[in-house]
Formats: sequence, structure tokens, C-alpha cells
Amino acid sequence: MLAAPSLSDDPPPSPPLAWLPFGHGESPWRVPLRVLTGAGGEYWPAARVVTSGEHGFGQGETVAWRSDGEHLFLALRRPDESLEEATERAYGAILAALDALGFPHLLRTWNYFSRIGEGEGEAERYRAFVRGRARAFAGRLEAGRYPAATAIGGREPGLIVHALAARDPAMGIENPRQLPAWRYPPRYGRVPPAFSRATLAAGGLLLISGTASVIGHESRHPGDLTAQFKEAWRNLETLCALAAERAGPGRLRGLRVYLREQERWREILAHLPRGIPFTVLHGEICRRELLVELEGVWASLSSAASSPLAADG
Ligand code: 3EB
Repeated sequence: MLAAPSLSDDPPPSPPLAWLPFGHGESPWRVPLRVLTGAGGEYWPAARVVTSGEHGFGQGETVAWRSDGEHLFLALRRPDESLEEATERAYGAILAALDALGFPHLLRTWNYFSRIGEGEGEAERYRAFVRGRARAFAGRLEAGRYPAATAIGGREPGLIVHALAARDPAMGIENPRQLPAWRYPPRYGRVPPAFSRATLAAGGLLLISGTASVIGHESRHPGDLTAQFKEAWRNLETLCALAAERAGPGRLRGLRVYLREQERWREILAHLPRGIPFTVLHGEICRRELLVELEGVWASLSSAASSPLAADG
């Protein structure tokens, strides 16, 4: 069973499914964003003994992987001079690794690249990323089976993709306050984004996508950080409530907050709920008017009870 990740300053003592240090550096496992406040990394506990390796694919793609036999974590880093092509190749390599290693169900991805809002119209880098991902998914994954996702801009060159996959399928969860991203109208891009608002993994872990102040398909509260935070929070809570209908009561186990204007992190602190570990990271949200994005993992209490982390809450 997939256990909730923990925010931590140090790598865990026993080999984890994944240890993702925050901040800049060479490793493909790094989340290449500056910590504004909070823990220095995130670890995903392993259910069993961990194996790891690297998979090479055509055109120089290398995917680093770690697995505990039930779940697979992948990390890939590559140049992004042509972001659409880079993304298509990256996802092609990831899907090939899932096939080769026997974890067919993609639960969650994180995508980091620089200058996400650069370029006008279809030339915008975020849209190029969206098209590349759609091309890789075409014929292999359909709406309703898309992974949860985050796509966030950083300062480091290159495309970094982290992905979590399972042997068992997960359920895509959509937010009734928002249009599914794959139904976004063409004003946000000729090709709509292929991600689910959340996925509920077997065993009761909800992996919540990057969640912003979007209602329907429209950004709300442009320029108002506090109001955006509160709207995004309501979106996040809505997804947790839907998960609880399926998996029983639970709680949020950890939050990442991505903030566009790094000097404003103190304004966020007042709004963060007590008792939920969080880290605030400096990141550019894909729409220019959005100042903040949230993501988190929610776990049903029954899943928490069998998790190695149950004692530390
Ligand atoms: C939104 O709600 C904000 O393209 O993978 C959030 C999370 C967003 C993931 C993605 C985009 C993605 O549309 C943007």
C-alpha cells in the first residue's frame, strides 16, 4: 500500500521509495525550486525492500527509477531547447519504463522547467509542454485515466519530470467546482492539458494535483494573493471531501505551496491550517495571473493506520 510522503530536512534512515530534496543541484531527483520556508525535502516511504536502476531509451533518454515492488518512482532530466519535443520524448521514455518494469498505472507526475510563461499564444512554453505530453499520451491514456499532475516553472535549465506509478489502477477524481482540465476551451491552448485533479490510489491515498484559484476554467482573484490562496484551498478541500466519500474519513498529510513572488511567503503563513506539515517553494504558476498553487496528499484514516508514518502524526 502506498504510504503518505513526509516533509523532512534529512533523507530517511532506511531506503525510501523516493527522497526528493528541494532546491538546485545536479540530481534528477531534486525538486529544482527554492525553499522559502519549511522542510528541505520530501520522502516517500517504501512498503518493502527497494530496488533501483536506470533505464536508457532511444535518443539519449535516461530514466532513473526506484521501486518497492508495489510502486515505482521515476526521475528524468533532459535538455529542453525544444520543449514540445523534449516533453514528448520524456513522456515516451516514462511510459516505456512503466511497461518495461511492469507498473502500468501512472498515478502522479511533477513537471519542472524554466520560463513557463514565456512566449505568446501557442508559442507559450507551457502550451508547448501540454502539446508534447498530449502527443505522448495519445492512444495510450485517455481522459479519466490521466495522472494527477503539477507543472511549475523554476529557474533551472532543462526539463525535470518525476512520476509515480503503480501495479494497481487508481481512480481519477474531478472537482465539481472546476471544469476538467482536458475540457478547457481553446483560449487556454489548442490542445487541453492531460491531467486529473486528483487520483485516489488503491488503499486510500489521494494525490492532489497542483491546485490554483480556478473556478470553471477561469482564474479568480487576479492580483489578490490571500483570495487566491483561499479559493485554491476550497478546491483542495473539495477533492479531499470527495475522496472521503469513497475511502472513508481521512486527513491531509502534507502540503506543498508554490508561490510566484518569493518575498511574499510570510503572507501565506497566516492562512495555512495548523497541524499539517508544509513547505513553501518558489515557483511560477503556468497562468500569469495566478500567484499561488497548492498540492497535497490526503490519506484515509484506514490507510494511515497501516502506514509506517501513523505514529508521527
Ligand atoms: C490549472 O488548474 C492550473 O498541466 O499538468 C495545474 C496542475 C495546472 C497541473 C498541468 C496545470 C497542470 O489549470 C494549471
